[in-house]
Amino acid sequence: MSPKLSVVPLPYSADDVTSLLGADWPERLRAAYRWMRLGRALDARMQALQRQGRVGFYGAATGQEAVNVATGLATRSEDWIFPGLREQLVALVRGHPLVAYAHHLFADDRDPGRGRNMPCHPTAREVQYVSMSSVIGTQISQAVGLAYGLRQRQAPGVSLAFFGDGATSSNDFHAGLNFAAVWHLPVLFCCANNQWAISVPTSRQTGARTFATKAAEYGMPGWSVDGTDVVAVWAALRGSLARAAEGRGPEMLEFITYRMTPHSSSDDPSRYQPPDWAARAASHDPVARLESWLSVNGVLDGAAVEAIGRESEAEVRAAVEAAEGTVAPAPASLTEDVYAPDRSGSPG
Ligand SMILES: Cc1ncc(C[n+]2csc(CCOP(=O)(O)OP(=O)(O)O)c2C)c(N)n1
Repeated sequence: MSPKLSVVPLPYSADDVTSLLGADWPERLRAAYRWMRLGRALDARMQALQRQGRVGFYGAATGQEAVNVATGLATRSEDWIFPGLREQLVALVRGHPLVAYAHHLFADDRDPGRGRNMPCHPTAREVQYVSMSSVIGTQISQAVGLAYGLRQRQAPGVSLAFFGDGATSSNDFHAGLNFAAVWHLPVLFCCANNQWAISVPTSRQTGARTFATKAAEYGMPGWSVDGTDVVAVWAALRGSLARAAEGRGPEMLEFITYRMTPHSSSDDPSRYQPPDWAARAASHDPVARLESWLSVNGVLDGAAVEAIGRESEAEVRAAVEAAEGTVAPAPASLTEDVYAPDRSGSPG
């Protein structure tokens, strides 16, 4: 048996997928698979570059690609993304150029954040992907504030807050869910539960049966979704997005995934993960699960899989080549667009 067939199979027939995603599911899922491979290639390359001292820091999303790609494909341009550390692929699927993200990782003159944030904390204003904050949980209350603004202005769009299992222990999680439920806001709380908050396992994070059950006591629906199944994530998000956009209030989605890499480039999980973790995680590898299902259902063959892998690596290589070596932002640029010009006429 090939190692790819040892993954947990996606539990669908082609007819099920037609009813979930429509008759054009082969094109949609082929596109999703391509994006997932691009994310995988990006993670591998950036982790290598960090080890070579060429980028300063990186947080991989390996194992979480189904969540990110389905989010990028299910959301509309009027929606807003408030990311945690691992949602960079959402920005790319929504249309942020890969080379702009590469400039960000090199913190250079063409970084959309102008080199001011830590690498792997991107901003992608044109796709409504808000600058990532390192302080765990911050983005949850920011996303709720934006949703309140949308409601007050009667503007379209849903605000999506992404955070990990660890962030459910932050004050912002409580404040955010409470405020959103009281005010019935168009916001989705998307918990990417990768089962670890650096070295803290979920058993030490909560006494609740699941993270999703917490939503009920705040007064909103909560869903536990297989976050390594791109079809399940897509279908769940589509329903929650439609309800939030219709004014039916906030929801929480817990996407259960497996962190397949260290927490970040500054971590050594061999010091705390059980020895069988890597094998358990590999059997839920979202890329391998989709690849296996698409192969069984006649959408991909070995040659296509190989070609997509080669193309993904080439795309990443080209972005790195274009970005690396770009000059650093000029020191004088540090205060540009920080202060508004003084129009008061006061001597200051
Ligand atoms: C308020 C705060 N406390 C601690 C940290 C250090 N820290 C960085 S990432 C992290 C764990 C986050 O885990 P989780 O929310 O599960 O997200 P994951 O990184 O697994 O995606 C911690 C404790 C921080 N950045 N902010």
